[in-house]
Amino acid sequence: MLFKFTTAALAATLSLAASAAMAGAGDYAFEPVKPEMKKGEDVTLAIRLTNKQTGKPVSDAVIFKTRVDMAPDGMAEMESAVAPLPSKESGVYAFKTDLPMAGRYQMTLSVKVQGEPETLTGRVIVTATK
Ligand SMILES: [Cu+2]
Repeated sequence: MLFKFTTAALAATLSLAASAAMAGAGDYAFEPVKPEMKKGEDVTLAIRLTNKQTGKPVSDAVIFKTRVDMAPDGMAEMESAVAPLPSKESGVYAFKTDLPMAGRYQMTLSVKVQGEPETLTGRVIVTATK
């Protein structure tokens, strides 16, 4: 009984130490630069990536997977093509995509940040208006 308790306590201590030493996906914020825009083709969608602990923009992220769809409005199968655009601002990642109808779109990004062992997944919702 005593042995079991000790093991559990040790495991709890270890996991606490691990989470304190390593920043995780929860330490980064993904936000749309413009949460609302007019619907249309070749729309620029810009995402700001910030380190929540330092408040600083993350400029060296490698975005290796993106998806834009209308999942927030129950149309997950309505997917738009996404192409990266050059960044004009530190920590801002811009993409060209299509928002063909009014409604809410979700952009999902898989991101590698320097010094982070795990891949970050960011989800950002923007609204297209008529
Ligand atoms: Cu739709």
